[in-house]
Amino acid sequence: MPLKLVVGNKNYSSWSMRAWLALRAGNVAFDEVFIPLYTGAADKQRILDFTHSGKVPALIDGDVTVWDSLAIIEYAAERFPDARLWPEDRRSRAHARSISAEMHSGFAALRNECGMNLHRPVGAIALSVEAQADIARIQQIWSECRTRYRKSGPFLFGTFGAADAMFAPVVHRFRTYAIAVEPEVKAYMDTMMALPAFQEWTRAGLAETLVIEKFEIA
Ligand SMILES: N[C@@H](CCC(=O)N[C@@H](CS)C(=O)NCC(=O)O)C(=O)O
Repeated sequence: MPLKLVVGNKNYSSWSMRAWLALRAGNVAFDEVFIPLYTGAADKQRILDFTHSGKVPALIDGDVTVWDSLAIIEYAAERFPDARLWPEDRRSRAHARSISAEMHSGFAALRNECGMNLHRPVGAIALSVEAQADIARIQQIWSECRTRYRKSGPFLFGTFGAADAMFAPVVHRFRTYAIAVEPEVKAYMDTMMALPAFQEWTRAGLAETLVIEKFEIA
């Protein structure tokens, strides 16, 4: 039975993007179940029918249901080792897991103030000190990775992996909100934006016409 990945609107759903990108760029085959977000009780119930968390993404693999983006990526890494989602080297893997967990649990100010919205015209907005600190920390994370792993390739740990998937929506946020970035960070963003799976997600998001008003404020 093929895997099923339940995702929300590609224009807005940054957590869906992370899991989807890890699977797609990792060449893991799956069927996609799209459920529009914040439309009312019926669609919410469709999500609840897959996962009691009531949130997307969720991955269904036969009788196994995995919810929450990072848990899905961990499951995929274990189930599909050929996808090489985590670095082979134990120290690099610890590093990759640390920054992925930091992304998963942190950067609330950036996430609140600069929601992912692929349709939004590019333009800067005034950001809080907290969001600016989030941006500085993310640039530091990416630059450290590039310095340490540049010899192995252009992604955070050389080849594409889980950490890139976890930070992918931030690439869109930095681009959409015209965040000034260091040249090395820009080069990494260009690498991500050239990734076929990243482009596939983005094209599909831009083709959507559903608007979620509460995400159209910034
Ligand atoms: N910590 C979760 C967050 C999931 C999440 O907040 N998903 C949002 C969409 S990006 C959602 O399902 N919202 C729909 C709702 O709350 O009804 C993860 O990493 O997957």
